[in-house]
Amino acid sequence: MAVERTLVLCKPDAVRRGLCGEIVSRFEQRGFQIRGARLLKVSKALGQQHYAEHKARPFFGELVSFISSGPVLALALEGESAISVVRTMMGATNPADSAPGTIRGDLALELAENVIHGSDSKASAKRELALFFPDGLV
Ligand code: IDP
Ligand code: MG
Repeated sequence: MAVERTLVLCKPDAVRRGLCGEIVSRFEQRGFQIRGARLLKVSKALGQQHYAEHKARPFFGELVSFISSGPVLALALEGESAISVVRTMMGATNPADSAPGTIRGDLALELAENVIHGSDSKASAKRELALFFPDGLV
């Protein structure tokens, strides 16, 4: 058990559909502290860095195009076991498999437009927070 920080992105589909308030509200109600919040348009270069682990996948081009297709809301969240708890709240990657009650299970239907990103490990959280919050956190 440890207090952790993790990166969440409300993806371009979430911003377009007006779902940021709903998503932020769920995390606040769960008890997470917001340590950083930034609305930004992700450049192709930042999208490629962020998703570097998927570089060899056939859907990499689509993935980078999508994440840079409109503004995202980047959040740095802090709380007990934040990395795994946020992942659990997000639900399965493919919304067709996401349990009701999870963010994807309640708000999404398509794999490519699954409304939210959350860091999947301590190393990812550290790397991704530095990419989206280069000036540090509050
Ligand atoms: P995650 O977002 O649950 O961590 P990852 O495996 O890291 O899932 O994949 C990153 C994102 O890439 C997913 O959120 C999803 O939007 C997209 N994605 C994953 N697999 C596929 C696929 O097979 N085709 C198209 N997009 C995919
Ligand atoms: Mg991932």
